Amino acid sequence: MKKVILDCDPGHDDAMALLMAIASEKIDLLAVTTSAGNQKPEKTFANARKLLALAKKEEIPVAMGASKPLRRELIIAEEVHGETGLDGAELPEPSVAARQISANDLIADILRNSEEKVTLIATGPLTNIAIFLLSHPELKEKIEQISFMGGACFGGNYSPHAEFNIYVDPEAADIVVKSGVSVAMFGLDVTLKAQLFERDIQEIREIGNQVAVTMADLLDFFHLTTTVPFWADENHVEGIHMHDPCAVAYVIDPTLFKVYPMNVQVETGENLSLGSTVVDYDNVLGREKNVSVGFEVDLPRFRELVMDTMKYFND
Ligand SMILES: [Ca+2]
Repeated sequence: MKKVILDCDPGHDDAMALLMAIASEKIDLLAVTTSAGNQKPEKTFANARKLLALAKKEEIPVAMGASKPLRRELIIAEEVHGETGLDGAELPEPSVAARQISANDLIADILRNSEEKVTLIATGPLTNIAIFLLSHPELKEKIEQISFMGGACFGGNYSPHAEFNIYVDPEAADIVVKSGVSVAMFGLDVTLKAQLFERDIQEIREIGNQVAVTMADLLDFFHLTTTVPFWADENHVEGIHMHDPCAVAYVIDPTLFKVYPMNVQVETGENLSLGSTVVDYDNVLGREKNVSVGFEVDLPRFRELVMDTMKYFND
């Protein structure tokens, strides 16, 4: 079982990522920390706590992270995730008091006291991870790996060349890819291929437990804001992009993905490609291959993992 801390900004796909981490017998989820991204920090924190209430796992500690990116004002994705950050379903209120510890202190406490190395999974902007790396260099060796959703070798979804999570806090992403820690990146190249379809939502709904029905409601909302590729004709059916669960699924079972070691740098300059991950796909620069970059997902097995996640829960 891998010791894991999940840093997330729920967020519809974060919700699936969190549930996947809870349900997996390969993951011992030690804590959840929340980043500001899809919604404002108070909302992503509240959503993470509600999701743990839904999953009946409120013993897992949740801590709020930084309220804004390292050097920039916060950008949120309300048009994708709604006013609450998790529009589309009613979630239960938490039954335990909110913890007052910061994400940074909680991550540090856990790593300091862990005999085993801990894997950090990030499914929002990398602000909290960067702050941790900067403030606790002595604990870097306690990190097994950082697996994050963000970036793209090709394209973008917030600007022509930048994916949202990286665009929100490019300085943080820059710190993470330069950290010297083992880093795995799940960007749009692979996450746009990790799709669920109408029939999958139906199957999830029919599993029938409260978690599955709630997740089906969330996916119905998320489907409304799914972007359709420019080349789609009237016969094309675009599924729902399960971006964030890729970063968790890789920690559960790396054989679900094709990843390749490559040099990755982050554009932090104020220009057209601000917030893009510059992935040296053809090794043109011959620089250190600092990041394992995901490109392919075994969709039938990924889908199976989603269904197993939903079946794990019972009322
Ligand atoms: Ca997210």
